[in-house]
Amino acid sequence: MDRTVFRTCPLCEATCGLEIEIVDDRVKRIRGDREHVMSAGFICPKGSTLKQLHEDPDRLQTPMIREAGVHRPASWEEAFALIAARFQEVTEQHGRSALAIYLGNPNVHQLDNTLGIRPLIKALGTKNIFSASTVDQMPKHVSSGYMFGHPLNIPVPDLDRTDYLLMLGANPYESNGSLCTAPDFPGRMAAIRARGGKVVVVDPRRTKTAANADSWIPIRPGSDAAFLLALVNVLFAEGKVDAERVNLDALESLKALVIPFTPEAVAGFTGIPPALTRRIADEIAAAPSAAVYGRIGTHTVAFGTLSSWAVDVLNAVTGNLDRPGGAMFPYPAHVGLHRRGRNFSTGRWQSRVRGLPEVLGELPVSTMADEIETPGEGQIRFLITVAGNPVLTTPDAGRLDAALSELDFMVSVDPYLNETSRRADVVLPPPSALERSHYDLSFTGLSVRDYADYSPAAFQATGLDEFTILVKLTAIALGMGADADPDQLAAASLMTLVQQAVSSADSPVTGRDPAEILGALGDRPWPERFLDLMLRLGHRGDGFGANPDGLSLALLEASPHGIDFGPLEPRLDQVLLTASGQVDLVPEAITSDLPRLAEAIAAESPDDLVLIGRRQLRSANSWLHNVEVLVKGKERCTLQVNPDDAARIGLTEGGTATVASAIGKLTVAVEITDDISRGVVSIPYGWGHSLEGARLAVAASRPGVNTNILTDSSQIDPLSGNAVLNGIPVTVSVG
Ligand SMILES: Nc1nc2c(c(=O)[nH]1)N[C@H]1C(S)=C(S)[C@@H](COP(=O)(O)OP(=O)(O)OC[C@H]3O[C@@H](n4cnc5c(=O)[nH]c(N)nc54)[C@H](O)[C@@H]3O)O[C@H]1N2
Ligand SMILES: Nc1nc2c(c(=O)[nH]1)N[C@H]1C(S)=C(S)[C@@H](COP(=O)(O)OP(=O)(O)OC[C@H]3O[C@@H](n4cnc5c(=O)[nH]c(N)nc54)[C@H](O)[C@@H]3O)O[C@H]1N2
Ligand code: SF4
Ligand SMILES: [Mo]
Repeated sequence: MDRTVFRTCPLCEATCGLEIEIVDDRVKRIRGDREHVMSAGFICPKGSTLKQLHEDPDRLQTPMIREAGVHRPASWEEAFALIAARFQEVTEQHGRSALAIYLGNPNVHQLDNTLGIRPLIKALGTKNIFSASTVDQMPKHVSSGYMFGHPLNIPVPDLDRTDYLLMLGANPYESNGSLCTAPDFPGRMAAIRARGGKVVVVDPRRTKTAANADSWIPIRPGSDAAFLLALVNVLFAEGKVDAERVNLDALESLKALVIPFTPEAVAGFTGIPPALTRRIADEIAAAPSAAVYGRIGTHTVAFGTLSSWAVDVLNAVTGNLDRPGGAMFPYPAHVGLHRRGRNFSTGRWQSRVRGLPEVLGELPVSTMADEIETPGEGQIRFLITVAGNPVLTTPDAGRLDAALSELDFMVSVDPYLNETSRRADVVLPPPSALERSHYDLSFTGLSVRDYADYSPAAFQATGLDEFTILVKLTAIALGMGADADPDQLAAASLMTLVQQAVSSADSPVTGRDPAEILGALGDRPWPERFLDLMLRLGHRGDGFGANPDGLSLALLEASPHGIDFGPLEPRLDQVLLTASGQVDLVPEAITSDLPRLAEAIAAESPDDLVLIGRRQLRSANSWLHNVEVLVKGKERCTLQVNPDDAARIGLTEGGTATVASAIGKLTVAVEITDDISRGVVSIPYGWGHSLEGARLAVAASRPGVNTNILTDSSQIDPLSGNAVLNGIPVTVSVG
């Protein structure tokens, strides 16, 4: 039967609505859903490839078991039985501290995973928890945790109303935005300019985003914290700090702290002329509203947490925090499943080998190889990876790859035999995106408008759904073996939540009968029942009858293009969970890192050449290179180098260069362009598909190089444990 279904795209944070035409049970066409409340028809070249991904012959349809180094298909029963048996052996011999898990990026893009991962982590009972967060946004969690009391209290730029956008280290023309869900970010950016506002982009490269802004400010990689603090310094010096709503004592301390960071003092470090810094400070102060927004380029650097903090300090001292046109806190329609505690802190425990502090219950992925390689109690022997590819995406990747082969046992939940899962003893494939339903538990909390959107699966899954895969692994981790009934476990967990809700004083269902609530959730698949509970208990929810016109999953099902709840509203008082009840403008845990920044500024001996990464519109981290339409055409994995540097080194367009860092070396095609600052070179990340044992035929035909062979796992932002992936000192030579 021919039909049209609507589905949220799970490939990036823009979460566009897709319209999928199905003819004879096959996808005929995918285009943007013109009626979608957030994306209004916008789609990027990746969105329509959910078809190719679904039909990819390399996508695994059954579990795989590795024998004598080769993977063979296996049944689900055999796969889980093997995992349970080896789990028991390893934990009996070495205890739970020998267990580890790595969680990759798509976990936050799928409903099954956002619901199923936490219980699995808890059941494992190990401190060896790693995720892509420590090669990404961990600095933002740390600065938000200390400033606003909770690591998920992340303000987003109010793109649709701001008069002035200062954007650092983000390239939404390629990435479509991050920690800022805004389908058609380029269109929203153009609208700022069309209504007379201004967009300023700070980036070592003249990216497409920079080229489409009012001005591009080139900056030396890794120096944003200094630039931002210089802006704050100018605002104080010129008496332009807006003291309203900011704790006055804290303002005085802040003023004292930024005294050394004058535009002149930091100019050698940032490469930004003092007059320009002063002009930007004046512009922000003069704008009717302004939003400062920093992303990957400000996070994956040595001073990641300091820059993340400085971004929100700047928003706060200019009166732009929590006001329309400034930086605001989204209000998702669903309730969180876990209570929000006060007293955010990091370092509740340390990693075994390097003594690195825990952050958000995780350890830095930069130290995962250390923990696998180093003998002793707590050495990792059993690793689960879910939706990740750390062999391409984490620093010192070659070393990690070798370490993985030393494990006693490894399980990967992944649709592909990729560069990482090729090391797994068992690979468990989840269904394709078109075979699963979706509601965005993550990105509705980071969206520039409040909205809700649910999509049913377009096709019935042929294998196990990922929620069940995760529940089965949870049961194994709880010692219940391979045959435990996943339904029983899911039912018990739902019952616990319902009981919590009826016994909580501030819930719309206080005192109600749990059986009645469970009954109202019906017999939908488990993820839908959890979701319905979270929606109905939420601030817009129907409260199971308490607010009959309120939100429920049924209402979302009847709204295939989503429901728009309007622009963000001020709600700082509601989100603040700091001990003082105020924004903590100068948390000691963060400002204690300022002397390190001051030292780096004083040292001022810029390395000759530093390496940064880049993202490309037709990629999604490491995993869309197996789609022909996305990789065809000109070689994209190139070393970008400024003409002056190229001439000095003797590099020629289309020739090759050897790039060496302190820890690795590779050879890559050269692209000469004045879009990149002098002294900086760039290699895109996510490539390097030439490793034996992976099964990605298209990707292997255009492998590119893995830039994480060059990034150094010993270099981290000490406050967040985040890897330093930008600003890597390198030498470049012909060859
Ligand atoms: N040098 C450098 N390194 C970087 C970055 C950088 O800018 N520069 N960026 C960093 C960032 S921001 C991130 S987020 C990380 C990403 O790092 P990872 O999360 O480790 O890598 P991905 O490429 O996103 O891996 C996604 C994997 O999930 C699989 N997958 C896709 N959909 C599903 C699904 O529904 N279920 C399951 N189980 N698996 C699925 C894919 O097959 C793929 O193998 O990389 C980081 N690494
Ligand atoms: N097409 C596509 N979209 C994606 C992804 C993808 O791989 N491909 N990945 C998704 C993921 S997981 C994430 S986290 C987001 C990331 O989304 P963005 O943060 O927008 O990521 P990038 O496009 O890498 O842009 C980072 C920019 O920072 C610049 N930069 C590097 N070092 C510095 C520095 O020290 N200072 C400053 N100011 N700038 C610097 C780089 O030149 C680059 O232009 O994108 C998501 N969207
Ligand atoms: S912008 Fe992101 S969410 Fe939208 S279609 Fe492209 S990949 Fe999908
Ligand atoms: Mo990311």
